[in-house]
Amino acid sequence: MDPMEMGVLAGSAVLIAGVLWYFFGERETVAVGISETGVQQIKITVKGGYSPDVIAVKQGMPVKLDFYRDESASCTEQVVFGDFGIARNLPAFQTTSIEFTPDKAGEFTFACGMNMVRGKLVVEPQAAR
Ligand SMILES: [Cu+2]
Repeated sequence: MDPMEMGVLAGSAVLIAGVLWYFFGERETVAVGISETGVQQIKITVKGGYSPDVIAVKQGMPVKLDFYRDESASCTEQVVFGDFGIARNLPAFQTTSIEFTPDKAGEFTFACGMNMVRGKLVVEPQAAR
């Protein structure tokens, strides 16, 4: 094998590993940033799914989720947080902010209006005081 072939082989191995990771890798939980005013804020890109799709927040602290819908496919035109009684339309190629304060701890699914595309909000319990 000459160096050129070696390079191609190594390149495709990296590519395959990346594809496998994309489909089967463990989804990472993403923590939110906290603004000066104490709002837990994160930007979520909506494109055939939610990215990030697992978001960790703290209970009892306001949350601002900035959904940027980077597609016009009708599937994702609505996002629903059933456990918090929130359903919001997401206009294409715009950012729609959803603000609420999670009053309960646990794992809550959010999804498109058809419940096909899903993400998860992980609300960590408030520290006892
Ligand atoms: Cu859908």
